[in-house]
Amino acid sequence: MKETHKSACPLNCWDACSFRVTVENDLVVKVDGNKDHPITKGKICSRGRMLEARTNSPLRLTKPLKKELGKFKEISWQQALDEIAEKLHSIKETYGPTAVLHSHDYSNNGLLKNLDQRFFTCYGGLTEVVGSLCWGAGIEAQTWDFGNSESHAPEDLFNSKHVIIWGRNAASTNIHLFAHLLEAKKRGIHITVIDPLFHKTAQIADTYVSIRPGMDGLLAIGIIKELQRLNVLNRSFIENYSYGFNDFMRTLDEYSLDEIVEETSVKKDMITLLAKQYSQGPTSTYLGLGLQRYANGGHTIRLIDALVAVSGNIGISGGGANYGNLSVGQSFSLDALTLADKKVEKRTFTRMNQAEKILSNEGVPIRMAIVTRGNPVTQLPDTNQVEKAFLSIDTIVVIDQYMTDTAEFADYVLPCTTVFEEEDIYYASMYHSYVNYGPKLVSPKGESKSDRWIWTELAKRLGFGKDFAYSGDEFLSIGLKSLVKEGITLERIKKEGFIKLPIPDVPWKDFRFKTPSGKYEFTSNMATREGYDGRLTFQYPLEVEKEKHPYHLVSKHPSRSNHSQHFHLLNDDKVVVEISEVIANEHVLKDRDKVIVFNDRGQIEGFVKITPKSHADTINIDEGRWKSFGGTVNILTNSGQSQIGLGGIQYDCLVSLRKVDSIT
Ligand SMILES: Nc1nc2c(c(=O)[nH]1)N[C@H]1C(S)=C(S)[C@@H](COP(=O)(O)OP(=O)(O)OC[C@H]3O[C@@H](n4cnc5c(=O)[nH]c(N)nc54)[C@H](O)[C@@H]3O)O[C@H]1N2
Ligand SMILES: Nc1nc2c(c(=O)[nH]1)N[C@H]1C(S)=C(S)[C@@H](COP(=O)(O)OP(=O)(O)OC[C@H]3O[C@@H](n4cnc5c(=O)[nH]c(N)nc54)[C@H](O)[C@@H]3O)O[C@H]1N2
Ligand code: SF4
Ligand SMILES: [Mo]
Repeated sequence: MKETHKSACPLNCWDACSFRVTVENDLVVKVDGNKDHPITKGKICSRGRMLEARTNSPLRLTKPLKKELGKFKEISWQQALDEIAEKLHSIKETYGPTAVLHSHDYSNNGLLKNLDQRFFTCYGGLTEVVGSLCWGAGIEAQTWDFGNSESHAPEDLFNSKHVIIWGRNAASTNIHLFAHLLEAKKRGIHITVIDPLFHKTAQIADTYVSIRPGMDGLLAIGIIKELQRLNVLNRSFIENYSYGFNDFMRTLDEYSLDEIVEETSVKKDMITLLAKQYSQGPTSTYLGLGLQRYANGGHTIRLIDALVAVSGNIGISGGGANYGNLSVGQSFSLDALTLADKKVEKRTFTRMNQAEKILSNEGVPIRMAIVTRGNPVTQLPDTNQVEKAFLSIDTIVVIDQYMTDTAEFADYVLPCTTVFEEEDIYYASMYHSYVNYGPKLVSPKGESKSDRWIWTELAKRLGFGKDFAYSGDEFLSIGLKSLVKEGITLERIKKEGFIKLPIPDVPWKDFRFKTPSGKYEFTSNMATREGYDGRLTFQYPLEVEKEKHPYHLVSKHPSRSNHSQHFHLLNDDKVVVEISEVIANEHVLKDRDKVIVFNDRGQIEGFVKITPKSHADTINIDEGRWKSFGGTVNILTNSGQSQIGLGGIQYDCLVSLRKVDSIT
């Protein structure tokens, strides 16, 4: 018998969609959108629909595996858990808990996924990965400027006169924003896209600005200088609600408009046009995460925030510097769930430099790595280093649904359930402010188990089973404790399927900011207190010496896969190298020609696609590709970190290109 249930997308994505899932004979047969959800409105993407395939695929891992003499063999859960627990116990006794690395990311947005942190807290500590491959620089930047990173409710975009999409490829990555852009255009709202790539989002813009990668901060300075020249700075906001503007004036004076035009590749009349768009608001700015994956990424976001602020677009309906929406995650009692207050022996590596740190052998060497909700061999920068590092670790445990490139490095692979085989609630601190419920709809495939079950079983064997002796509902209720006073209970979420969290639709409406001064801070007191130079300045990206490798390489998110999660189900094995017309002419290339893109870190082979109008010196290769489907672009990327925040700098990357002459 066919039944349809409310469910939710667990994928790390802006949109956090609500689903309707059809189940027949204990099998998920179809994933659709839920028309009743006020933001996601029944529209979902192919990645969401393919969660059916991710659940049913014959490629799923169904039994625990152990590597012996280089080959995986199936073992029982009992054996796997006993042996892993024994290793965890003896490593802790001999070297202390920091000899264990928990390498993880956020591939599933479930609240209960945070129990991994509870596990390591109870274990007594660990080497934890901190920082973010994703958005770290920008989050810190907005925290310095506003005191938090908060976004306007999605529908508020219709109150704007101008919308600036600054480095966000909404057509692929944030489909409900894209739908809003199409609707906004119909209503006569002007859309501008600033991006080095002329992608699907850029193609619908009324104004497209092609910019040299890593130079957006300088463009923001140029626009502010134009606002000054046109005498349209919002003096009332600057005088009453901001701190440090005079320091910032000195930064503005350091750059001439001619220099800015030269460095950004944006023409003077375009800068004037952008200044007019900002001064004739309300103007909303939607920042993407791509433009801050540079060493100077935090400075870039700060300078764009400053532009939004001085043009009077903060705290007003139809305005905003929309980046993350941290208030969503902050609504939950995560500390209670993870036992964050408990003191443990902790060491931190950053996500970006974990490979270097493992190899450096500084302090306690890593004896064991447990990988969850992440695929570091594909997703971390500088793949060759990562592989070397993972090869050097005695014992690697990977919990995953598939035999990924990372799982291939494991000694134990533990099969875990998919979203439809476990119960959780889901949210994303990125765009809208709804939390969605995802019930368990079907039996787990084979012997796969939830992450929660795995942590619980290991906890029992390590002597802290009582900290995990809670049902799923009890754990969810712990995580929801802070929301009960707002009338948001687990019971209601289960019944209604989705609930809006109590978060303002227009942040900073009262012009009271969460910074130390309570004002918008051009010069950050928080930064100064932490020992940084809190002044707002422009910095250049890290890779700027173009003599050796002349082209900028960005590696945006693939349209049909969430990072590495769908490639193996799509059976797509062609690396596409998107190049500008200028590069095509330089190398006499046409579409589908074979090329090698390389730098000192590695090389990757792929097929040309010429993208007219994209920035002249820019190449794109989408991230997320498995070795067997052409390989990850991260073989080329830089494992450094941003100057502000602990952010990845994967797009701060210069490369060369050469044609592969066909041998026939
Ligand atoms: N289809 C799909 N959607 C996804 C994901 C996915 O893997 N696939 N992942 C999700 C996740 S985890 C995230 S973090 C978000 C990210 O969402 P986005 O921020 O939209 O996507 P990214 O691919 O990170 O960023 C790429 C954009 O930044 C631009 N860019 C790069 N360098 C610069 C620059 O210097 N200046 C400017 N102005 N633009 C620049 C790129 O050309 C590209 O358009 O997407 C989410 N949605
Ligand atoms: N060059 C380059 N590199 C990038 C980026 C880029 O733009 N360019 N983007 C960066 C960004 S924004 C991000 S967010 C990261 C993402 O990096 P990751 O989070 O590592 O990537 P994913 O492919 O989403 O997922 C990793 C694994 O989690 C597994 N998984 C899914 N659900 C579960 C679960 O419930 N439990 C467990 N245990 N495992 C599960 C999946 O099967 C998959 O193998 O990549 C970063 N890397
Ligand atoms: S991946 Fe994003 S857009 Fe696609 S269904 Fe999931 S939440 Fe929605
Ligand atoms: Mo991300």
